[in-house]
Amino acid sequence: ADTTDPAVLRELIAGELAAARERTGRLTDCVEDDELVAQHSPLMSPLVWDLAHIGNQEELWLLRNVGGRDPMHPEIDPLYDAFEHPRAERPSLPLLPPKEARGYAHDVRGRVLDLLAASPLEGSPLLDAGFAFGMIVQHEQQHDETMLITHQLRKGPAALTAPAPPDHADRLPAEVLVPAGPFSMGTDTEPWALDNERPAHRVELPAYWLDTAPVSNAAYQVFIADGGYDDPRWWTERGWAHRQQAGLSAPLFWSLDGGQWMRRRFGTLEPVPPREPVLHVSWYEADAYARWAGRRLPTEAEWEKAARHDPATGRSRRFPWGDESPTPAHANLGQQHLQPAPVGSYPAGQSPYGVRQLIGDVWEWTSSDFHGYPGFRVWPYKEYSEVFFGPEYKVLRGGSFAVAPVACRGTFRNWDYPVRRQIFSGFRTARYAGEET
Ligand code: AVJ
Ligand code: FE
Repeated sequence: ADTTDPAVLRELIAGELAAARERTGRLTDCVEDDELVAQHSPLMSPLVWDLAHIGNQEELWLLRNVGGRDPMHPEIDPLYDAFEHPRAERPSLPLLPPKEARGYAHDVRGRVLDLLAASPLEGSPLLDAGFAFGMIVQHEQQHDETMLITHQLRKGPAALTAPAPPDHADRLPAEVLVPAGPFSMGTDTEPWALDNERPAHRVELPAYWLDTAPVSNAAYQVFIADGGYDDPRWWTERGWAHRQQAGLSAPLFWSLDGGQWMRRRFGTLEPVPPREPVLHVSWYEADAYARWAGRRLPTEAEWEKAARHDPATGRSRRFPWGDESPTPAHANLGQQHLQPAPVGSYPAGQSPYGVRQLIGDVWEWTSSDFHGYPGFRVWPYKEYSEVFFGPEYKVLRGGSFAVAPVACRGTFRNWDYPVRRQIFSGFRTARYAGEET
């Protein structure tokens, strides 16, 4: 699509807005009102909070900041400001009830579509390439992933179903060599990239080996069976303290049934599928597994070089497979499936080095703390990224099956506390070239 043509860009934005709202509807229409207002875990907001927060952010950025309109309901703004009220506190707030929350998001959207039809898509940094619209589309899709996490935490029978992902896994070498050399990390050209993905900058890396695919449940079970959870040698000091205090012994949602590991997944209990990437592990568990295996987590630069660098041209791609937007043949994205695909799947999505499943399936923990790149500038608000910079947060890369294509690319960065594992998190491991395994 020629997005320099404003009519084409408008149509693309309208389509993405509609797709995000359709998904929000699927996540909130499949349960009764009492489940929308309930808090299913202290880690998560009630679904009805996410719903109105989506509408409120859209009103703030598009109707007020871009369109110059007055607030529709200024009294509700503080309720939906994520920094005013931590998640644990949200169910006790006088939130809009489900019908009103839906109505508010719907009213905002109607006005946004009018604004989109009338607005130029250039002439100011917020408007250029439709950036503010793109940011809001990504925001809604990110909250849709958050709501899917709430669904996974929810008790009771399944409210959502989806077909299993295609099983076209190949048997592959366990790891690939990425030779030493520079590459271009981050972006100056991706129109809807968020501030923490910018600017593009050159990074020089020594040679390393990287797992061809994410670590599987089968491999992770060997770590468990080998006493990995009981051996402080594999854990950082903080990781071991957390493992003791939280009583960790397996990934979240796993349970033992007469010697068989089972996992709860969106309301169903099933045997842990050995070939699937391990899911719902904390950074501490991923890091301990890597050390037990005689390896380490990759840095985010190593992850991105493996995902984007094209050794034939020396340039960085948007995605491992090239510059084209993801299709279902490339990656498991967009909540098309409610689980990752077997390790070694998605041959069409592999990178020039032959690395698989970098995009989609599971978020991948890296060893890196979340920081701004050299030359980082807040854009357009410091609460998106900058307030989280520092050693408290670890970076995750690649996106899960719950990430929408529009909110995913080779430069995209996610972050969370190293204890978190209700998120759709897995990992792969690395080692410096020349080291013994
Ligand atoms: C980038 C996924 C960490 O969900 O906390 C949503 C995205 N920012 N609303 C989050 C976000 C503001 C953010 N993550
Ligand atoms: Fe938000």
